[in-house]
Amino acid sequence: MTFNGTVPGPLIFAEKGEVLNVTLRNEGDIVHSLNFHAAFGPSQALSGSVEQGSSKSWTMRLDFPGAFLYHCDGDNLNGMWEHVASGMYGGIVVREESDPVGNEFYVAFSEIYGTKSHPPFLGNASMPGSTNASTFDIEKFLARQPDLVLTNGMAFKHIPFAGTQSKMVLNSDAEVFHVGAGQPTTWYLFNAGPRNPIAFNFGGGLVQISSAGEEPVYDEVLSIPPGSGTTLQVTFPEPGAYFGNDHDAASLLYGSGFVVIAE
Ligand SMILES: [Cu+2]
Repeated sequence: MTFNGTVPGPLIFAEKGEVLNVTLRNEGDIVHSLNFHAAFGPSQALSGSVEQGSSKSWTMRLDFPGAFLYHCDGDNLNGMWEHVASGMYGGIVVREESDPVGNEFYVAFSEIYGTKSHPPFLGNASMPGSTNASTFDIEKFLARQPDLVLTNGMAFKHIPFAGTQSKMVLNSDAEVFHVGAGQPTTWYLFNAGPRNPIAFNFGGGLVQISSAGEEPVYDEVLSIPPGSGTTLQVTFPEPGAYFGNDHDAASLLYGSGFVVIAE
């Protein structure tokens, strides 16, 4: 279950005031939908349930700048949790003219809950048209116990190792981010959840963080609730390795986080 075949779904950029034309074509075998947090009012923000094999087109006016999540609502909320945890989410960024351009990074977190279903929430097995048993574990979901936390669609995608004296290799093919020391960067960070908040921190000391149009502040931890996005203007003060992480200390073990090398 994905939007356009990727987890996370495509990042959408728009200018404030733009009108976005959306077509949701359901090529799956169960009901899906779209919920755009960036739009105002149900007629623009919600697709409603779109049956398998059919499509729906509509328009929305993006009058509110910021970084917002979009996601599947399942069949009018039924199954929404499973569809989001399966990867049906993405980010939409609505820019103002004054926003900086360039040195931009997109990072989305989400949780995975495997593999058994439980009545009365039968997951996909309960969706109209479904012939498949669910692979979603509602008990783990209700207990906030994900198997993995994905960073841009994969656990440990952006973390090569932990430890120096006792090195634990996590992903020898990890993709780390590269930035210029002292250079301003923009981070669009999304937490699809669907359950746990993120205590976001850039390990490596304080970083200068400013929201668009506001005076810079120096901060340590910033909360990103499930179902939300945020934009950070960050300057990494000196060369070195920084770790964008959920400071909930267990999150690294679930695969969450990303390394930034400033040069
Ligand atoms: Cu869906």
